[in-house]
Amino acid sequence: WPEVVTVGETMALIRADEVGPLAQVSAARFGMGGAESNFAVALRRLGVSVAWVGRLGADSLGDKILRELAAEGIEAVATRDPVKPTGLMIKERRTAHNQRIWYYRDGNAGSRLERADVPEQHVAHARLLHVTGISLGLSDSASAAAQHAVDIARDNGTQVSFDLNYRSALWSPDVAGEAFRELVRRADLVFAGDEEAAMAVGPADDPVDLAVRLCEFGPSAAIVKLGAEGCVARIDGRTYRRRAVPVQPVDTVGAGDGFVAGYVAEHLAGADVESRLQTAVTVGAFACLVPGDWEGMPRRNELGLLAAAEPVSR
Ligand code: KDG
Repeated sequence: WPEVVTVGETMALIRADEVGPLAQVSAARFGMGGAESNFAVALRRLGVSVAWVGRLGADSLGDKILRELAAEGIEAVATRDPVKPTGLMIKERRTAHNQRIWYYRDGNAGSRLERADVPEQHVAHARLLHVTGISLGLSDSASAAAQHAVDIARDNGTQVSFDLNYRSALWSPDVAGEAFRELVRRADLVFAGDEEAAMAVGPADDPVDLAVRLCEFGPSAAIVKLGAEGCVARIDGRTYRRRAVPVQPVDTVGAGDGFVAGYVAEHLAGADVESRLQTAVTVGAFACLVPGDWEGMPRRNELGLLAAAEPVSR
């Protein structure tokens, strides 16, 4: 059985090749995107076996996603929806420094994920289940599926990791905050951006307080991701702060998913907290350096590359 199972929506992704409004852009590339599959790619590249669970259309874009996942060595437990197509996101490079993301996911296959799509034995036998707040906000049935996976995990001693991952296109901060709190109560590891954490536990001047308050709901670890500022964490009753690896980002989407995968990989390997946080910020930095949400995730033997003195390694 795979060590880790993650449940969520993966969409086809079109990324403009040129900078400018989509109305003027003539070239683009096809790929895939989805917080949980980004996480799965990063985790697999770090050497952890992983299964992705989700629903895809019975269409060519669904086939493309399955090919990409297979190429990465990820087991896909995918239901093919007989009615609705695979969801789509488009990344518009509106300026050289600003991306806009357009979603075409509402009501599509990924949102129609349901409890019966969750493979009970996979979750029961895994060491860790990873879910995100995107599934909670996608639809009632997708939320029920994610919660069902958490129930199975809790009943079988599988650890639960939860990344709040708020998406404003899906729901309001108030509704999301309530749902976040409920799942934080049932998670062992919690990850959140500072604004997401504040939706769940209220605002704080120091992000460490957000991590402390998240842990008061029950998790043994809460890690607040601060992007270019690194992260703060409350782990087993102790507080940690870690700087980001300084980089010149070309595409920051997916960095948070890489960060979580870096932490989880080291957590499962039994590494100390400093190593867990170091790998987390390093994987997050790698994700920023390549266009695409997951393509730049590093393999374990590449983790030292960003600290290399020479630009060419042979
Ligand atoms: O975390 C990265 C994701 O945002 C992206 O890959 C697609 O799942 C996605 C979303 O909802 O934006």
